[in-house]
Formats: sequence, C-alpha cells, structure tokens
Amino acid sequence: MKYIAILFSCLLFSFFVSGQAQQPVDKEAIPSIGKLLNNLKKNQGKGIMFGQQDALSYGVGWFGATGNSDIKIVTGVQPAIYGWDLAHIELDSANNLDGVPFTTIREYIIKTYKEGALNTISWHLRSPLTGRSAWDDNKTKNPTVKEILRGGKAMATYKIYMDKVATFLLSLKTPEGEMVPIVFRPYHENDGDWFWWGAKHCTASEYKKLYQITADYLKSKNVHNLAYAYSPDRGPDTEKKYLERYPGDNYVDILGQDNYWNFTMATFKEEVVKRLHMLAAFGEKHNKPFALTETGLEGVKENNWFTGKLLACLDADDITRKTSWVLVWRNFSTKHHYVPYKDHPAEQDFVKFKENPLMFFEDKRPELYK
Ligand code: BMA
Repeated sequence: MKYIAILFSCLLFSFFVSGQAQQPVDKEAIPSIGKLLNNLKKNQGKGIMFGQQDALSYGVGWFGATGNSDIKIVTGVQPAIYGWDLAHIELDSANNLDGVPFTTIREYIIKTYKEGALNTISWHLRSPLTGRSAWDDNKTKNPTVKEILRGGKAMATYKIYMDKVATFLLSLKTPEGEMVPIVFRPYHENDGDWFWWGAKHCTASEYKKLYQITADYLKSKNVHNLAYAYSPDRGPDTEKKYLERYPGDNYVDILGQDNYWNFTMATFKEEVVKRLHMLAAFGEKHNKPFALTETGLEGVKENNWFTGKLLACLDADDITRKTSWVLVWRNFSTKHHYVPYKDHPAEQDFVKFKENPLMFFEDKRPELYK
C-alpha cells in the first residue's frame, strides 16, 4: 500500500510539473521570453525547427548582407532559427571573430525576430586572464575560471567583457522599441577540454559559479531579454552526468547539447537517440524544453547525411520528435561548411530533408511569441 501511495504521488508530481506553465529563470524577463518557452513546450512533437550559425552573413563563395543564405539558395526557404556569436565584442572589435560586423548581426537579429524567427547567441570569448582565444593554448597553466572567481584582475576584466555584451544585448530593440528575445547559450561544450571553461580547466562548482555570476551580472545590468540555454557537448549521456555541471534549475531555461561526434560513429543512432532521450526525460522532470544546439558533418561529406543520419535520429520515435530545434554550424568555405551549397553533391538530400513534415524551416515555423 505504501508503495502504491509513493508511486501515486510520484505520478501526480510529474503530471503537475509537466503540465505547469514554465516561468523564465529571470524573474524580470520580458513577456516574450515566457511566451517563447511555453510555445516551445506546446510545440513539442509537432515539428523540429532547423537553423544555422551565421546563415545570413555569408555562405560558400559569398560574404555580406545579401539577404540570402546557402539554405535559401538550395531549398528556396530560409531557416526557422539563426545562430550568432559575440566573440571579440569583448575586444571592442567592430567585427566578430569570424569577420561579421556586429552592426550586421544586430540588424539581422532584429529583422528575423520581426519575421517570427528564433535567434540564439553563443560567445567564444577570449580568456579575461590571458587575453588568449577561447581555445587558449596555455589554458592548463592558466586557470581562468578560478582566477575570475577569485575576484582580482581577471574579474575586473571579465566585468568589462560582460558590460560590452550587455550593451549589445540591450541594443537589440525593434524600431517600435520592443526588446528582442534571445536564447543565450554561454559557456557551451564545457564537458570537453578545448575551451578555457572546459572540464579539465575548472571544477564543476567553479563552472557553475561562472555561469551563475554571468547571468546575475547581466540581470543586474538590466538585461532581461534572454532565455538561458545550457549546452554541454556529447559527454553527458545520463541525467546524472548532465547534472554534474548543470548550473541549476534557477539558471537554465532550455536544455541543450552539442553533438557532432556521435554522428560519425557506426552506432550513431543509438548514441544520439540515447542522449535525446536523456534530455527529454530531464526536461520532463525539470519542466524545460530541449534542443540539439549544435551539430553537423564538416563538409557534408556524406551525400545522405541529412536524411540518413540527422533525420533518422530526430525522427526515431515520439520522444526524439520532441526536440525543439536543431542548429548546424557555419558555411564558411568549401572545406568548412555544414549545409550543402549550390551544386554540392548533398544538395538533393538536403532538399528532401527540408521537405520532410517533421522539419520546420521558415515556411512552417510555428508562432513563438504569442
Ligand atoms: C568553430 C570554427 C571556427 C570559428 C568558431 C567560432 O567551430 O567554425 O572557424 O571561428 O567556430 O564561430
């Protein structure tokens, strides 16, 4: 009897949690953030939004604000979501680390929001301790995170970096004066060792603090147009591992994971699906939507990668179909690109992927902000 009562209360609890409206972690978030989160949840299982990093800024063989994207050139339609990166804003540079002017990024974010798209921002920032890149070559000798948290010079520099990010985020305003909602995805792929905030270079508790003080600082600067995404790489394949560096339910709105590597394995489907199931189960318990925040195959060297691998995983079952979106990386060159460009051998497969009813590009993007 006791067990039945426990089981019953667990069921009741999970029903209560999953049926509840999601409150943004920023208590002062602009209304469109709450609407976005609840729409992502409401649309779970109906379709998966597709997007790309820097889609509008350049493609293979072209650069600049043309209004086009390789996705549109190949499929006739723009993506549903856009990724951008703020690296080098901390240096007061006019362009980000990939050469895209911040003024253009701002224009595109405002324009695409007005059209109903979702915008997500990552930040491959320099180390405030050494000034070296996010992939800081001396990181093991320079524990940047620890030094920031110690509150000395690195922290003073980090505050200047965050001020610049805050100024940019606060400038994302429509001509009518409405703030543009953004999914902010700081300190991603933190289970790997390639960034200075990676698992080899700081403890779990230092990482969580870094994420938390960043969010708290931005809020203290009146930045309230963010939904926060937590986005480790493929490492965590169980809820327990995902929790290890998770900044906490009060700091994370959207559960993410970047996963390129598992798609290269013979057992790709098993590996990718396992992680999507983990995110879904975690999301169910913590009342948060989940997304495949970065993926892709560099050079799209397999002609049926999009339908044979990506779609095969996203469309594996009712749980994987609950993924809110998938973002592939940038189309920089004939070597470094993640969607097929015109006359690429994988072009037809990508068109097939776009035509699959599960995939939402701009033409099928659901309402996100009402
Ligand atoms: C990496 C590569 C780099 C780029 C960085 C940040 O994955 O695409 O060329 O500078 O992302 O966008």
